[in-house]
Parts: sequence; structure tokens; C-alpha cells
Amino acid sequence: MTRRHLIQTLATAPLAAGAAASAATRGLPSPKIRDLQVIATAPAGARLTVVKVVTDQDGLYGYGCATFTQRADLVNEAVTKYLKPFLAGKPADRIEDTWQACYDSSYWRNGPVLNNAISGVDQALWDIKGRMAGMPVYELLGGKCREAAACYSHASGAEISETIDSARKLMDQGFHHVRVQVGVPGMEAYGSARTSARIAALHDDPVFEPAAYMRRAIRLLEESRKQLGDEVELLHDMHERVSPNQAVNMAKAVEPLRMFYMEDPLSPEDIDYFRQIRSQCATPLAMGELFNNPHEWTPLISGRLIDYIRIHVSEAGGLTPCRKIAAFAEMFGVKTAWHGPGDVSPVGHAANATLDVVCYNFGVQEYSGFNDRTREVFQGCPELKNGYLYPNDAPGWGIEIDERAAAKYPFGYGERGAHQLYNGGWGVVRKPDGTVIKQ
Ligand code: GCO
Ligand code: MG
Repeated sequence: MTRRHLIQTLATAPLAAGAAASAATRGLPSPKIRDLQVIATAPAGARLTVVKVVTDQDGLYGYGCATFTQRADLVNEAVTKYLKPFLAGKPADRIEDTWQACYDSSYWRNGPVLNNAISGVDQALWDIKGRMAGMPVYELLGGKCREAAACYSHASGAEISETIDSARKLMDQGFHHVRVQVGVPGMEAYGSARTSARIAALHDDPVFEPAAYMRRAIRLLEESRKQLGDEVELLHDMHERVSPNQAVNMAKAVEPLRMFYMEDPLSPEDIDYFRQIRSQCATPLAMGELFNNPHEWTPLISGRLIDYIRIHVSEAGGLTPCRKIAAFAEMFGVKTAWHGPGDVSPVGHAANATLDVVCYNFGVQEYSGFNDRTREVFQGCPELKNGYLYPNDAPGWGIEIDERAAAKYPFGYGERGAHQLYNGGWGVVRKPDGTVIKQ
């Protein structure tokens, strides 16, 4: 048998299953899940939950974000009481299978608590696979299709002039996209502090009047466009605080200002109204941070009723479902704008940044920054340079957690008011007549 014939025979000979699997995993033994641990820390005041999956191979473990700051203790229970016994001894290198098994194991599924718990495991398994392969997760997903992710950050103030000053500061730091929010005198507006005396109301709770907010926000956006110029991409978060009809009117009113997008004009309960907004104006629309069920995002994406899908990655169950949502959105011309506020851990931000550089239909990334205490706990946070976010190039997420430092900032650290009273939960905000509003 000639040498050439031998090579041909070998190349086509079916390798024994074991040999094939060994070749596929470079002979690395398949790691088994030995333990699930929950790291609960609040270095910046927001309750962050990270799941650590420990394998049976020394030094091989991974981290995943499971942050649902308003009900963090429930996520911890879901991980330790349910997923830990369920996954003990299971392979740590079968991510899709593990996701589907966890998702189905509660029979009743979706929802913020269970999805966040699954996300913690899911993202940790991607971290483990990256560490095994010696690659950042973005390389496992096919590599970059852009160098870094353009970000927006938050400009706010009690007065319109303050917000515009704060926006200018962000533009000076290199941000081309800026979200602008302003206080509403005497009320609890979203994204900015109340400074003036509380308006009159038939109750003593924090108060908010949607119509007053709407008038003020439209003036803010008009002034922002006038004073900041045409180049800057302006974003605004309506935070589901107005009625569906007000949302239609507000989207129409700001159409001439060429917003980058208006976010959460509607509540998840009212998404059928997107059709009305769409039929009346071309203002770009973003929605999704509150979504935790496919029945919420599928009709909006397939109906081309939004321009940006803004899911909170752990709220949908982790990296595995979100890369599918991104691929689905690409088919309908919808771009991504993953939720990236302070109540996402740096591991979650690493997952955001990873999706941002590998998915072709990237739109923009929300950036909220990492203070010194957060960097003390989380080494290897994604880096922001000139308004762009760069995922870490080290294997996995490239993040190591100092658990002793994490313990220095336990849940409750830095909390005041309702957050402190309600274990990180929110109090109520009411209209002047006492009606509870969606915050
Ligand atoms: C955003 C969000 C946040 C949420 C917060 C809830 O666009 O960043 O609306 O500010 O309100 O994440 O805990
Ligand atoms: Mg928002």
C-alpha cells in the first residue's frame, strides 16, 4: 500500500466514537460539575449575583451573571436549592443540553427568577469552555465582526441645562451616543433625582404625573438636539411611564429630532400598541429589558415593530438564548442594544460585549461603568476606550473574582430608603390621585 493510499484511507476511515470525541476535545477529559456557588456582592450598591460553577478538574471553574437586583435572594435559592442538586456530576461541556434541561426541570418556566438562575449556570459554562480552549468566548462564537462596541452612557440632571452639560461631558469622553433624562419638578422621574418640593397629591408616597413628564421630556429632547447639534446620537428612556396613547403622541412629537431611539415607550403588557406607533411615525423604537418570555420578543421582532431589542441577557436565561435572539432579530433587520445598567455584574457586561462584537446586527451598547470597589471584586472588567467597549482577550470572560473583597460589600451595602427596607426591592410611585404607576 503506497503512502498516498494510506493517507487517503486514514482520512476517510471513520474514527471510533471515543477517538473522534477525544480528537474533538483535544483529548481533554470532559469536566463534570462538582459544585454551584453563589457570589452575592454589592460594591456599587446594586445587588449583584454571580454563579460560580466548579468542575471536578482542579482550577477549572467559570462565572455567570444571574443578577436580578430587586429579588436577588430568590435567585440564590433557585440556584442552591434546585440547580445545584440537579447539575451535580453532570457534564460541564454540554451547554445547550444543560440549558434545555434546566429550563424544563421546573415544568413551569420563563420568568425573572428562574431565567436568571439558569443564566448564571449558562454563562459560567461558556466561561469554562473558553478557559478549556484557551480562548475568549467571542472566539468560540466565531470571532469578532467589529473591533469593539459603540456605547452610550447616561446624561441626567434635575434641570434641562444640567442634563445638557452632563451630555457634553460624555461627548468629550468620546461617546457618540448619549442618553438624556431630566427631572420633573416635584416628582419622582426616572433616571434623575427629585430636587424641588413634592407636588400636591392625595397620598404621601412618591408621586409622578405622566403628562407633566411628557411635556418636560419633549422640551429636553428639543433643547438637546438644538444645543448639542446634529451629529450626536440621542437616546431617551420613557421607562414605560406613560399611557399607550401618550406613547404614540410622544414618539410622533420627537420624530423631527431624529432620535437614535426612544426606549420602552410601552409596558410589556401593552406591546400590541407598537403597531399604532409604527403606523404614525418613523421614530426608532427600542424595547426588551423587561422581557423574559419568547412570547414577548418574537412578535415585535418578526413584525418589525421595533428597531432595537434591549434584552437584559440574564433575564432571558443567559448567553445561549440571547445569541439565538440576536440571530432571529438579524433576519428581520432588528439590531441589538443589550441592557447594561449598574444592576448587571461585570460578568454580564462581558457577555454583552461578547455578543456585541460577534453579532452582525449590533446596534449600540449601554455602558454604566465600574467603580473602584467593583474593579477590586471583579478583575478583568471589559474596558471602555473613547466611547467603545472592548471585551477582554483572556480565556473565557477573562474575569477573576476576589471573593474576600466581594464579602466586604454584602447585599445592603450602600442602600438607602426603599431599597434598604425592601431587600433591594422598589417602593411604589403613584399618580397624584393615588394610582400606582409602572415604574
Ligand atoms: C436602563 C434601565 C434601568 C432599569 C434598572 C432596573 O435602561 O438602564 O431602564 O435603569 O431601570 O436596571 O433595576
Ligand atoms: Mg431602560
